[in-house]
Amino acid sequence: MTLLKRLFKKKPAVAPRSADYNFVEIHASQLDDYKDGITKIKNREIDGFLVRNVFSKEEVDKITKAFLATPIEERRKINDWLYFLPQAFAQLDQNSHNSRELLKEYYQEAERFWKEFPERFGVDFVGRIKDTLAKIGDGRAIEIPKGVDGEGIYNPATIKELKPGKGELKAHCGNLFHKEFPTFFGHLMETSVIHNQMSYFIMLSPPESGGELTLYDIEWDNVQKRLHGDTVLEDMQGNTYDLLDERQVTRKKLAPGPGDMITFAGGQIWHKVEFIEGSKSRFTIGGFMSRSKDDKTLYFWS
Ligand SMILES: O=C(O)CCC(=O)C(=O)O
Ligand SMILES: [Fe+2]
Repeated sequence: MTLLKRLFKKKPAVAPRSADYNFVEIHASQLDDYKDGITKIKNREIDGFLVRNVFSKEEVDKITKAFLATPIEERRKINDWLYFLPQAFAQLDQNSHNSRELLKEYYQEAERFWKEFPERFGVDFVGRIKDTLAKIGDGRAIEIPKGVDGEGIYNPATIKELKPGKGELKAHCGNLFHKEFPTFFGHLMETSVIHNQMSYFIMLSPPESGGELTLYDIEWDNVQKRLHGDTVLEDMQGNTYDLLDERQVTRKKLAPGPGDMITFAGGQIWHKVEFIEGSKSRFTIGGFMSRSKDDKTLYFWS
């Protein structure tokens, strides 16, 4: 093409197409119609669910308020814009140096925290998640995994606060964590199939703008490397994908409202949480799911 022609060549007027991920968007009262939902995500016949109103606005407000009433020392600071409650496994992994004693303490502490949760936060979070997942669990038992040597439990979920200004979760997928946190996953692997783990979370309080869950049209099977800067991925053939380029990498964005639950193939699909804008933090509660080796149980943990 000559320079002149190139200069006058019109850019296509259409916006970049969005990734065609297949999400079931329903109200919580319709879950009974999707009994094999988890199996369908596992087989990738669907990619996930966006379920409206799994918790009421009053319930999620109670959880957010109780989080904010928690002494700041107990809220685990990951960096200036990301806080966890209780402690995230990533922190545990980096601090435990494989000590079984420290691990046991962590799982016992988790058991105490979740025993107190319904009273302290005013909502039976674990009960509701069990009931909700049971509806789409295809007959699987829904359980929280037991801790090391059967002592204590995993955290079934963590509350996450992402603050405006800098807050985001950079591009990742669940499978990426397995090598990064060997202590935590090494133990979980004894009972669970961690490969292709799934994600779940409930929106407690959305930010004024930003904070959407973005799913890139890029999957772990072919792309397992995040280059420095965290906005470029590299596939097995050495091709790179610039996530900032919406024409090169198509995507789907999801913006759940208060009380809505998202569950999806987060082990495989590269995703991020967009920058939080405005004056409000973004609060969510959730974690991950994996199937037991005999596939009779669905575990949830964080
Ligand atoms: O928004 C959240 O709290 C977590 C989003 C995420 O990365 C996931 O669910 O895997
Ligand atoms: Fe994630």
